[in-house]
Amino acid sequence: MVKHAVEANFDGLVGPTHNYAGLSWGNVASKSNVNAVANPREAALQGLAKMKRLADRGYVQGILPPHERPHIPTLRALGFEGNERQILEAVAKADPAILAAVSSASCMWTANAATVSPSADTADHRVHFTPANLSAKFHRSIEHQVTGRSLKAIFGDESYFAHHPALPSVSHFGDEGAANHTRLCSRYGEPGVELFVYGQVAFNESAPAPSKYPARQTLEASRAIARLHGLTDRHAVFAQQNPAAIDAGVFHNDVIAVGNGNCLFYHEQAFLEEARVLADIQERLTGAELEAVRVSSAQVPIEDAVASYLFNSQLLNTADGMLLAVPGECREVASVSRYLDELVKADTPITAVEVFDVKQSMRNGGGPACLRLRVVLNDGELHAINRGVILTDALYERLTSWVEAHYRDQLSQQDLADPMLLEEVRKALDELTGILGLGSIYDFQL
Ligand code: SUG
Repeated sequence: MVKHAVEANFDGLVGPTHNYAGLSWGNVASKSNVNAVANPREAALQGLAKMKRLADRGYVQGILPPHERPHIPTLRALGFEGNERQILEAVAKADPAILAAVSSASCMWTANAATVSPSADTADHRVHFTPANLSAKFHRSIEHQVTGRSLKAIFGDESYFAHHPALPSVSHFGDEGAANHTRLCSRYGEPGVELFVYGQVAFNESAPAPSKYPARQTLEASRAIARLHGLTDRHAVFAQQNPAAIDAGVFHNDVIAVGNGNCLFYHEQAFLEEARVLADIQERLTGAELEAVRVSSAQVPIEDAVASYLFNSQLLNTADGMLLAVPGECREVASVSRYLDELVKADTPITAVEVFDVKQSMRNGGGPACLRLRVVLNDGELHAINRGVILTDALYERLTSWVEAHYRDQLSQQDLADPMLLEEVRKALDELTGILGLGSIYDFQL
């Protein structure tokens, strides 16, 4: 029997060290805003406002907490010694790039937190989670341990939820989580088709690959996740991202495609073998026809897709179709704004477009879709989760005051060495785990 299920979105709460360090080669926005002064308070409030608007519309909205940064255990593992003040002083002097990396608030982009397979697709009918190793970028490769702890603290009931450790942290198994994973289905509770998009085949050096920017996800990683989650061939499709798109700045598939229900909204340059990908999905999709909403380069050149983050939008079910929740930048790029006006008039499942302001995150290459991890849950599973992380009016008020009390409104690269910052972060996070009812998840709490 098909169970009733919903798609819950777990947004990353932006951390107090949000800054612009230019850490992500291949991510155009991250590089072009290097050394800009960030406003962590505004970033967190923008994220909370997005969550609140969606929660007010009736969507199940959850929160994943930020991580402890700067991360002293990583600095110790790299040979920095002494007390914390001495460690921060030494790394700032010897290698400010390492300090920036261990200070990044990058866990806010929870589309990269993990890959999640709903119970309707998996062999043991549990929801499966694998935190992404994010091995392509040092600053992100240190996220998966705490991500795993947060996920276990929220989805703790083993009769419903299965947790796997991240894949081996090497480029052969580079895994970027749900940013390269989309699920198509007729209804959320029905068995679906999980589309895994990879940038490169690791063990075949002559296979197509980008030449300018790195491919962060490998086929081998995608296949391993599918195996771990117990997905048979009926539930998984593997597709190579177009290497030319990666070289144009599309560092994750969710910068060029987004799917929901039976709808796949994508740019014509997204996939290497577009026709085969669509056929493979259609062949496996039960109870619905695939609605492929294809955007041509003539309508939106790929550079405009990257500049506006058109495809890094949330595609959400509404009573009469689907809502595309786009970043504000989509109205600043002429071709994209024009396209959106045409889209809502055309005959597609996408019937509405709404703008969300997440500019602070966008300057690091993170749009609305990067900021959320989708978890499809049936009624029993939803009931079994730790409800402390579900956004209510009261929690929104509480978190807004928490941000206002603890976050700075300016953060530059020089500020990262300030020992006061580390103290502020720990005080804030200790309070946060109490607010969200998560127990101890941070190294400083263990
Ligand atoms: O991994 N930016 C992130 C953006 C992640 C976007 N996520 C998705 N597309 N799902 C990244 O490149 C930049 C940090 C800096 O430069 O300070 C950064 O990590």
